[in-house]
This record gives sequence, structure tokens and C-alpha cells, in this order.
Amino acid sequence: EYEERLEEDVRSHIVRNSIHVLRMNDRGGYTVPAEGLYPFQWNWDSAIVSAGWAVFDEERSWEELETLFSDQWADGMVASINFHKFSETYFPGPEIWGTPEKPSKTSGISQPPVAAMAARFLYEHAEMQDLAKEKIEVLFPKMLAWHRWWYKARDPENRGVVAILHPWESGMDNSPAWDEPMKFRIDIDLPPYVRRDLTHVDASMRPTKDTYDHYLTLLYRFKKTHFYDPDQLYWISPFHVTDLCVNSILFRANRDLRWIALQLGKQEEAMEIERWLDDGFKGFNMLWDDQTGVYKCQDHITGKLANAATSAAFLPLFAGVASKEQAAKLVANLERWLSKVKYGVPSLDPEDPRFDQLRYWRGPVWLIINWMISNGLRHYGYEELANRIKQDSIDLTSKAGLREYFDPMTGDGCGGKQFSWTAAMCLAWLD
Ligand code: 9YW
Repeated sequence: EYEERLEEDVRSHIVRNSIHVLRMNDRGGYTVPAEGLYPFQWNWDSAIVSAGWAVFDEERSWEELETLFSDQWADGMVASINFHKFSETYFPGPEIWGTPEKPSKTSGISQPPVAAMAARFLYEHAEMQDLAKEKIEVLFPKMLAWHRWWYKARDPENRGVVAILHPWESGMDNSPAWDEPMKFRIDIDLPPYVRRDLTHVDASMRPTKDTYDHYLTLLYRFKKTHFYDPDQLYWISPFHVTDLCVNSILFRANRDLRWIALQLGKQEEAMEIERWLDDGFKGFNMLWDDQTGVYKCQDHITGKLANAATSAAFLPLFAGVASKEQAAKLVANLERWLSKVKYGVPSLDPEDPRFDQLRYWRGPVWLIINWMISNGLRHYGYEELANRIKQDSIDLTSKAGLREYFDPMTGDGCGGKQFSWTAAMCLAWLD
């Protein structure tokens, strides 16, 4: 009984601390992922964080999404980063991206489209229902325009699944799934640069210099291509991958967007989204690797499936696009992975020789991915496994606090501290 009370005390402390972290990282209408390390508005961070705000400040939670869409491009894109206020603690900042103001400067690529999922969450949990209705009506056409952008700019060949043209676009930028597609040649005239991330976080946890050279080669090529012209980027990018994270989130977000469309009586739009879902079912089939029983990302240039199984392999469960048989195979793999680590879900198969328990997206655990996988498992009826992942997430945050991500072997916290999306997950999921 004493231990139970102790655990309760720890959790109520974490809830208070999570609220404190969101308030501390609030820059007025938007929340930075972490002071110093990430001093701007990141797209999918912000959408996830809005669900955290919703738990204690509904008006502020809607504002988070409004600010995110305030810099939407005329073609519908919502960029991966909105640079509202000056900061020199992050590289590459607005001076390197060099995009036109809209009204703030932004990056020139996108990130996983979580917003429609978040908007539905806010709407369904709203106590202030008139406010929610008003807000969602304004947001709906903007979210629809963004989803249309994904298909127009990133799937002009109508495959039913969209491409990413930069590892930053996936949200899982250092994933071993990009090792092969990142083997293109670095530009010899790459301007010299100084990384800022290494002043905040130990180099052993971050991408290597070679990886950053590749990131920047892409950035400069996109900038030179008529300032990120989406109609051209798809055809000229040397990095061209079908990513499971973006596609699973887009599929799930389409389901939520259709739900919103129906709430608002927008039948025609709902049918347009329905078609994306139908095509998505077909597209995902290309990503299923029956031999190993997991989904894989695909290099669109070579046509090959990635030689790495990452935690994104399980996100089609969250999308709801996997069949029952596929789900069973995924679960068998997931159970094997979990038997090799103390805390799940690692971002790479622990038996992969590249598994690195500390380095960005090459082994560690992220709470936002745990939430998605756990949610997906529940949907397919795997309650016990869903609960195990939730319990691991509770244990990790009880032990290590609101860190950016966690070591699956020791449970130690890694990367940034007082991290907004981890705080949001503690409020919207774990409490
Ligand atoms: C970067 C902010 C971002 C996340 C990404 C994560 C990392 C590095 O941090 O990106 O320089 O943008 O990989 O998913 O949105 O938390």
C-alpha cells in the first residue's frame, strides 16, 4: 500500500511538472519542443502538444493549432518548422532555409500530418463546445488543403502512398531505414556550417557529420530549385522514400479528417478523403514484407524495401490499415523485440547490428511512438500488449522524467530535458 501511494505521489508530481513544462516552453500561441535545443515551432511536436494543453487550458490548445496553420503556404503545405521569433541556438535556422515570409519564415519541407488527429482529440474532449465548433470549422479547410498538398506534391504518380524528400520530413530523421537512400553524393560546394545541437546534447546521441552533410545537400538543392517549388522537388530529389511514419499518420489523420467533415456536414469533402483511404489501402500493400512479417519503408528510386525494421513498422496498426493476419505477424515481431529490452518500444529491431540504445532514432524509445503503437494494438484487440507499452511509458517517465527519449536497456533519459511532447503524453495519455 505504501508503494502504491508512493507511485501515486510520483505521478501527481509528473502531472504538475508536465503543466509547468508546457507553460515554460510556451512562447505565446505556440510551444517550443525544448528550450535551447529546439527554439521554434515544430509541426508534429506542436500538434501533439495541443492535446496536452487541452487537458488544462482548452482555449490555449486551439491556439496552438491556429498558430501552426498561420504560416501555411499558399499551396497548402504546413512546414516542419515555423520560425516565429529569432533564436540562434538552432541550426539550420531561417537564414539558411531562406524561404519567403508567410507571415513568419519557415523551413521548406513538411512533417508528419498529426494536426487532424489532434483537432479531433480537442473537439471530442471539449467542454467548451461552442468554442470547439467555431475553431474546428476554421481549421477544417486548412487541414484539408494540407492533406491535398501531400497527394499533389508528394504523390503525383498516384501510388496511394506519399513520398518524403528529406529525412527531416519523416520526423525520424536519423533512422537506419535511410542509410541506403542517403548514399547519394554530397555537394562539393556545400557551404561550411556550424552545428548548434552539439552544444546542447552529447554527440553520441546525435546524427553524425556525414549525415548532416547529406541533410544540407538536400536543403541547398531544394532551395536552388526555384525556392522549394513542390512541382519540381518530387522529380529532382536524390532522396525519395516512402516512409511508414508519415504514411501511417496521414492515413489515420485522413480517417479523423473524414470524421470531422461528417460532423460539419461536408459530404463532398468526406468522399474525397474516402478515396485517399481506398488508394492508401492499396499503397500500403507495397510496403508489406511477408517474409519477415513487418512493414518496411521503401526507397522509391531503387524500388527496394529498406533493410531495417524500425518502430514505424508497427504504425500501420495505428493507421488501421493492416489486416488481422498482418497484425498477428506484427505482434509476434513486437513481442520478440520487447523480450530483448527492458522498456519498449525501441526504435530499431534490437537484433539489428546497427541497434544503438542512445543514438537518435537508431534504438531509443519515444513516448509519442509508444502512444501510437499502443493505441493501434488496442484497436486490433491486443489489450495486454497495449497495456505493457503504456506501463513501460509510465515507468520511464516516473524514473527519468520528461526527457526527449529514453534508453530501452536502462530506462535512462536521453536528449533534451523538460521536453514538451513527453509532457503532453503524460497529460493526454498516461494520466
Ligand atoms: C531537427 C523537435 C524535432 C522533432 C523530430 C526529431 C528532431 C531534429 O527534433 O528533429 O533538427 O529538427 O527527430 O521528430 O520534431 O522535437
